[in-house]
Amino acid sequence: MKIKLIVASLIAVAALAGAYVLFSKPVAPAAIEAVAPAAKEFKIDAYKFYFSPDVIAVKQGDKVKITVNNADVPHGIKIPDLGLSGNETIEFTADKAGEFTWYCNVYCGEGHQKMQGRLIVE
Ligand SMILES: [Cu+2]
Repeated sequence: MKIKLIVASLIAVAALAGAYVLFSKPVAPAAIEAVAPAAKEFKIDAYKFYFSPDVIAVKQGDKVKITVNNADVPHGIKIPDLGLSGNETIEFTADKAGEFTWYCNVYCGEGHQKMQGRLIVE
């Protein structure tokens, strides 16, 4: 009789432990709870015939969002080495390290060819 009681108690304890393991929520480590980093945002003013700023630097792996503010006439930015182009916003992940020249992608007058900037991915 006593043995039956002990066995029944052990089964009850095991069932409770099993239920606890099954239904309790695991505690997530802090690193996993961290939200993915937001994009690094840059606002670049485009004028006849320059960009301001004309150099931006990011870290490899960064998400990047460039907003082009066309201050006079329509301009845009293209980064041929990265296959990127946009007239208002350009969003990308800076996968490749290096220095990349950007150009105006809308013909805007005599100085258009000189419009350049540089993206540095460290
Ligand atoms: Cu232009």
